[in-house]
Amino acid sequence: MSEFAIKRMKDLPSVHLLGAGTAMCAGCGGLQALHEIYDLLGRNTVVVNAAGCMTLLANYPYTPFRGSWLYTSMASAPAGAQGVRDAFDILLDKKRLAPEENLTAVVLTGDGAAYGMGWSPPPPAMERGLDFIYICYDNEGYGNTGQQTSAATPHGARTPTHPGVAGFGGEKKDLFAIWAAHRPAYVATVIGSEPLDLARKIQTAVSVKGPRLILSLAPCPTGWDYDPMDTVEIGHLAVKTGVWPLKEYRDGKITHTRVPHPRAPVEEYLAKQGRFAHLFEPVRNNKIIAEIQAGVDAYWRAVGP
Ligand SMILES: Cc1ncc(C[n+]2csc(CCOP(=O)(O)OP(=O)(O)O)c2C)c(N)n1
Ligand code: SF4
Ligand SMILES: [Mg+2]
Repeated sequence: MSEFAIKRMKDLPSVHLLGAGTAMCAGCGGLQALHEIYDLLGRNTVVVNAAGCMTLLANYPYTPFRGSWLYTSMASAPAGAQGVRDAFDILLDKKRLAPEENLTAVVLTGDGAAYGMGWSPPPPAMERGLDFIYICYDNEGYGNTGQQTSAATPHGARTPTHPGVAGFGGEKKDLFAIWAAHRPAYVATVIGSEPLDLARKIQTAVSVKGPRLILSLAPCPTGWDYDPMDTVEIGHLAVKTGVWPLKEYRDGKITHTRVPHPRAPVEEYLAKQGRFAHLFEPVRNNKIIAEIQAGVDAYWRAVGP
C-alpha cells in the first residue's frame, strides 16, 4: 500500500473498514456484513480472528481496522478473547488503564471454526460468562481452502468434498439454537443485505454484557458460484424464502425480527447459485428440491403464525 493510502486511512475522521489491498473476492457477503458491523462497533475493539478468509484483511503491518487485531489458530479465538479480556480487567483493576481506554473483545471466525473445528471453546466461555462478542460470517463451507463441506453446509449443496449428483446429503447444524441453549446474554442472526435489522441487533449486542453471538449468513460468490453483483439479491432471497430466519435470543426468549409472508419458493434462491445447479440440470431433481422446501416449511410451521 502506498504511503499516500496509509496517510489517507489515518486521516479519515470516522471508522471505516477499507480494503487494504488484500485478496478478498469482489461481492463478498461476509465482508459486507463485517463492514456494516465494524462501522457500529468502532475502533474500541480488539478483533480476535481465527484462520479463514477474513484473515487476509490484515497483512502485517497493514490492517484496514482502526482498532486492534489479533490472529489465532482456528480453534483458539474465544481463548484469545479471554486473554484479552483478562488483561484489560487486570489493568483496569490496577488503575493502569482509564475506563475510557477499555476495549471490547470481539471474536471473528468463519463457519468452519464456529460450527465445527473451533466449537469446543465457546461453551466454557459462555459458562464463565466471558464478556465478548463472537461474530461468525457463515459462507457455509471452508471457503479459504476451497469451500469444502463444513457443519454449516446446507442439504443438497455441491462442494469439493461432496461432488456427487446429490451434493451434500446431511443437514446444516443449527448454531443459533446451540448457542441459545447455553443461555448467553444475546444471540442474533443477521445478513448484510438487511442493514437496518443488522444495525439494531448490533446496538442491542453492544448494550448488554456477557457472551454474545452475531451469526451472519455470508453469500459467497466464489464458493457458491454466482455473479458477484448478485450478493445483495441472494441475501434478500435467503430471507424471503425463509432459508435464513432473522431472529434474536434474549432473556430466554426467541423473537423473529422478520417473518417472510408470503414466503417465496426456495428454488428462487437455489436456482441463482452454481452449487445447486445439479438440482436443475441436466435433469431437475424434484426429490432434493422438495426435501429442502420441506425443511424450510417445517421450521416456519414450528415458529407458528
Ligand atoms: C487446525 C487447522 N486446520 C486447518 C487449517 C487450514 N485452514 C485455514 S482457513 C481454513 C478454512 C476456514 O473455514 P471457515 O472457518 O469457514 O472460514 P472461511 O475460510 O470460510 O472464511 C482452513 C481449513 C488451519 N488454519 N488450522
Ligand atoms: S471465498 Fe467467499 S467468503 Fe471468502 S473472500 Fe471470497 S467471497 Fe468472501
Ligand atoms: Mg466458511
